[in-house]
Amino acid sequence: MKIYFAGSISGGRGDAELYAKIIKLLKNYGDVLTEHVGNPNLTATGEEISEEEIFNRDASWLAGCDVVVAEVTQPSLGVGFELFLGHTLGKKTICLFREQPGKRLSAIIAANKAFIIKRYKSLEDLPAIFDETLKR
Ligand code: 6K6
Repeated sequence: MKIYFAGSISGGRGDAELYAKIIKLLKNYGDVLTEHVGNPNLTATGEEISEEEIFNRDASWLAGCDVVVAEVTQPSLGVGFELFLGHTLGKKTICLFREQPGKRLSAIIAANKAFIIKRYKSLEDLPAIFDETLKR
């Protein structure tokens, strides 16, 4: 199974370490195409390749993946766009939202019946969520 993991980059890297741990868990279920999203050395200003190359590469990985897993707690324009693109391509899409006081998931994501929305409290909750949503 090819997994496209989406997480905030330009939107803020506060959850980058969490993304790395989620990617490690996801590797138990398939190949994660976007391992760089969890790289703590990848800053909000990005990779050393051009924006066009990043877009073309990410769009082609999205088109070729079996499932999109997005950590949506840190709002990100790019993740929102990837969710829309995955949606138009008919990809199974799981959105992970970490419950925290004062934070709310955008209604435009939360109310989209095409997405599997999973609210969680900590990393420990995720294996059960992935067993339920990713095991064939
Ligand atoms: C380049 C220029 C500015 O920021 C960059 C970052 N480089 C990126 N490298 C790889 N993937 C990226 C990059 N920027 C965004 N993405 C994709 O969009 C990733 O797949 C993330 O899931 C998502 C993050 O979007 P933003 O809006 O938070 O950057």
